[in-house]
Amino acid sequence: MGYAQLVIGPAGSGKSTYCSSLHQHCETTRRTIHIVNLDPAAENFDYPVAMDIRELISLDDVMEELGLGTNGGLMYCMEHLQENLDEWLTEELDNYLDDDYLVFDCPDRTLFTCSCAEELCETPKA
Ligand SMILES: Nc1nc2c(ncn2[C@@H]2O[C@H](COP(=O)(O)OP(=O)(O)O)[C@@H](O)[C@H]2O)c(=O)[nH]1
Ligand SMILES: [Mg+2]
Repeated sequence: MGYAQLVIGPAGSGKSTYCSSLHQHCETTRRTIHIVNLDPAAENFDYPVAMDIRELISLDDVMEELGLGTNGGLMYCMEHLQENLDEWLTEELDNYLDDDYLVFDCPDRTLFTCSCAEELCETPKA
């Protein structure tokens, strides 16, 4: 893959809305972007999802199977993503070309920066 943008911010700050607007703008201007959902709690999308963390792990499954609450479940999901970043994300990124543009719709900022933002920034360079 060639280029990436990480959309971060607190819950409800408009990250997914921004991704959706960006996708619409690119469609209008006949450009192609690929949006990656990294929020394991996300359910509805206003944009086509190119890659989805929920294929790896979803908050609902974690809460149900491990009996965790929302925060504990999100922490678990982020740790799981961190542990599987190489295997899952690197493999998925191999499907994209050098001039592709990816936009990562990230989960809540605190949980995300606590766990795997740094690793994610390093992964596309690998
Ligand atoms: N007033 C206002 N509301 C917004 C804006 N961007 C998003 N919202 C609303 O804020 C809520 C949360 O947005 P969302 O994109 O899901 O936030 P996320 O949790 O950061 O992904 C939604 O109801 C949006 O319609 C904005 O620029 N201005
Ligand atoms: Mg969102």
